[in-house]
Amino acid sequence: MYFRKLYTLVFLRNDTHILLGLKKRGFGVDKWNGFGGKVEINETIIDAAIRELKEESCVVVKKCNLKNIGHLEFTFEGDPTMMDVRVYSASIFEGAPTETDEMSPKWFAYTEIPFQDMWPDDIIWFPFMLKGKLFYGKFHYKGYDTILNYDLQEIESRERFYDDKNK
Ligand code: 8OG
Repeated sequence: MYFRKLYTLVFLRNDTHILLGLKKRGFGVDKWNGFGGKVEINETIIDAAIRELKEESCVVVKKCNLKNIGHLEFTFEGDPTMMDVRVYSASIFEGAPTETDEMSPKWFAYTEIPFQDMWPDDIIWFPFMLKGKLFYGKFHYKGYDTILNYDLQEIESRERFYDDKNK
């Protein structure tokens, strides 16, 4: 049994590029990633996704333009916490990505994604995201660098994203 904590992760994309941010502090520091963080009590997941994106990149996205594309669960050897990460993408947004205390944003061509400076699981599930496949993955780590085992599946419909109270 794990103690589940909800997180959001948002990727802004166009036909050729994806926006990543270099994390400047805290968990995942010095790694390129999408924008996101913890869902707060009494906040819906989608509201958290919008809030975290704005806090970290100054970009504003409307609810109707956020697409739920994946679900990732991370566990770590010896730790009872499961990080339950809901992944979204958007291509319509307002404002220019701007550096904040937490993230330094940069657009990357799909052919130039810096996987060597990202979480080790990203290279495994990014291809699903880039091909427009809905995905559900579980990754079990030893420390933060070694994946002990994982399971990644394409899922048929978004229904499994709505299996909890916090839609
Ligand atoms: O609030 P904080 O910045 O600590 O939230 C962590 C963010 O990092 C959140 O958006 C979820 C995301 N995240 C993980 N693990 C992984 C991972 O293995 N790969 C990617 N791409 N993002 C992750 O917590």
